[in-house]
Amino acid sequence: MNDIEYKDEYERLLKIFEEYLNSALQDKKNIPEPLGEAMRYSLFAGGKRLRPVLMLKAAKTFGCNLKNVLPFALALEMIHTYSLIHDDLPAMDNDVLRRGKPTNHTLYGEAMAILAGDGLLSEAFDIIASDLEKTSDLDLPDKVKAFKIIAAAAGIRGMVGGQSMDVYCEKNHCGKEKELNYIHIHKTADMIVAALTVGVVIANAGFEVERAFENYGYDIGLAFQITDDILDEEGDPSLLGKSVGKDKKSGKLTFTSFYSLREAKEEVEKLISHAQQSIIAYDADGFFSCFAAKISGRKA
Ligand code: GRG
Repeated sequence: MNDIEYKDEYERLLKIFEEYLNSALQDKKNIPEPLGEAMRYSLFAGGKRLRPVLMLKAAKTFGCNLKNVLPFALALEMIHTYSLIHDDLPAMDNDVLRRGKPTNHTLYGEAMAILAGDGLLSEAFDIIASDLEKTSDLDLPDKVKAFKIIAAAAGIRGMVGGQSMDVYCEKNHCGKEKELNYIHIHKTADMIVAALTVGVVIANAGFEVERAFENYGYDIGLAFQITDDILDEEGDPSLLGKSVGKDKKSGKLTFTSFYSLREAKEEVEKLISHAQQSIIAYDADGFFSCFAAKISGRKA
């Protein structure tokens, strides 16, 4: 797949997701303001929608009707959005810029930003539960499994667990490679793995495929996080849309706390080729291989 074909496919899937997102939000009435506005602000603040696109592509690869996965893609993006709002809060990373725009709490205040995150998280599970209510007995087991994958990836043994280790190690200036690995796997990779495995589970693609996409997801998730660590050291803030150099200053555990920038870049390349190998048998048009290759060159 060449660059243009990759971008076309990404745009196609993105459009399907955006249309679904817009129509789903039209139905969401009776949210008190400014809570609704704060939730919509971050949901439409220019995210790349990596997770929904990966989920849709994984499902499409195995012939699944995308209508079956869209509620799950929306729920995962809402959970991702909540995590970014909370990550930017003064009690966590204390960031004023995200995607080149003011962070949620700088516009709506800390209390409303916390509530906007809480609202997105609980709404995400409401969206999945409402979809399960409408699901036939035949498809229900796969969707319940998908529900569980998302809950686990987002929760205390997943993203929240990873973030808690990150916060703890930073505040206490402790942590070694074992903790760093835990942080990277759970804070970042779990949600990417969830996007892919939910797609193949709802497509009922089978255990072997699920394992292959899980391996691919962990490799690209780690590559994604190490790239983020590299960019925090040498990225251009005007291209990234956020501040740089903060992680090192605040004593955050990052890959570059233990390895040189050269070693970090080599590790990213290794992870990317390993990821590509994992799914080569299922990547007929080469989309997943291109996606992995783009990680080291991504801008934000
Ligand atoms: C607050 C529970 C809680 C968790 C926060 C996601 C997260 C956990 C922290 C973000 C820290 C960070 C910058 C990690 C690097 C990888 C990452 C998740 C980047 C942001 O994801 P993108 O690039 O974001 O998909 P967009 O802006 O495109 O939506």
